[in-house]
Amino acid sequence: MAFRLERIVLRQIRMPLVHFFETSFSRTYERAIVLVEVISEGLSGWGEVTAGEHPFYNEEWTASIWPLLRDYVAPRILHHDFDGAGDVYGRTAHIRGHFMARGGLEAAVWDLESRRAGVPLARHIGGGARAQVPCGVSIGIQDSAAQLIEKIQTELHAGYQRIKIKIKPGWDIDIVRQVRHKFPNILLMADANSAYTLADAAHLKQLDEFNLMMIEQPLAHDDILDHAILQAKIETPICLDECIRTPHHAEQAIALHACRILNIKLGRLGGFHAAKRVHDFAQAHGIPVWCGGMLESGIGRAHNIALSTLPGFTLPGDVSASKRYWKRDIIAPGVEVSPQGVIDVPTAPGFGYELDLDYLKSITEREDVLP
Ligand code: OSB
Ligand code: MG
Repeated sequence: MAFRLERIVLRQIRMPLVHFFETSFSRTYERAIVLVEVISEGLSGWGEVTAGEHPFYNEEWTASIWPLLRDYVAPRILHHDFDGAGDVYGRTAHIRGHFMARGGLEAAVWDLESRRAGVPLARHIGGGARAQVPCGVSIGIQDSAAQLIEKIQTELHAGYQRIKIKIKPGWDIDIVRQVRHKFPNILLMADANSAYTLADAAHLKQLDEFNLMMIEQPLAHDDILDHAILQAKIETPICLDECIRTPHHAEQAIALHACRILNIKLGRLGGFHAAKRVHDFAQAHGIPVWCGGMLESGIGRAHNIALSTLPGFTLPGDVSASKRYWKRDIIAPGVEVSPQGVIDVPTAPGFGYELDLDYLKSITEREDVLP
């Protein structure tokens, strides 16, 4: 659907997390999130940039987003005629990296386009294969094993279908052993966020006895080859996250047998266009995928739900209820998860949830109207 953007509004919001979230690379208490609103012919589309507060997950962080979008992306996008949202990715492909900044804007354009067409975003991106998406949770590193076990219990009671725990050296084999002992039959997996090297292969092989669904990104954030070497040595399936930044990376990883599962994140891949290509390629090669999360506010969460309706998303993702993260979300009502551990895919046009604009305004710390 042809369109031309008249305005882009950037906003930075600050939201405290209900509970800190710790990975192998840092502990987060509060999110600082950049939101992108794109405007054309009186309609708005919304996107969320999924970068963290520090350049630790990848090279992007909250403060890098603003100049990138304002000085490099907006001038190439504003007042330019597009045939459709699918063309936005290519229009900023001359920028090296910075997929999250570019992806936040790209997703906003898909949202705008679906509102113009009067269809749910899930349909508009070619999804809608399912009316409900299965949900898992990602549980960060805690202060004690007892605390972790208590949190897992809470999430299982809430209905979540799969538990992911974070691991790092010193919080790994023994923790997984205790969790598995307590919960012998749950769908369980571990995410290392690049905390290990190939020298740890024998150490990681100890995880094979715990029947994990997968181990996510054990090795370097930019490695594929070592993961292939590790996968040949361990039985636990490897799932890649950080190192899959382009569709070609997914091709390389699958060709080298570096993984048996892929985590697809909208931001990490630069938006729906590339995320769909990774999905299609994985599906053609029999590689299951699931939707990863980045502690998103309601907007990013809603986009993840739409993405998760593509047919290859056969495993429960890290898409969970707003209330696990926020006392009050910027969408009202927030994302809710049923006692069966599923989210009903919204049917309204666009991403399908109501923005709480008063609350959004009250937590906005910075705003720029481009140009
Ligand atoms: O690796 O999946 C990850 C959060 C921040 C950075 C990286 C990751 C995560 C999560 C949280 O695991 C997923 C969620 O949003 O619930
Ligand atoms: Mg991960």
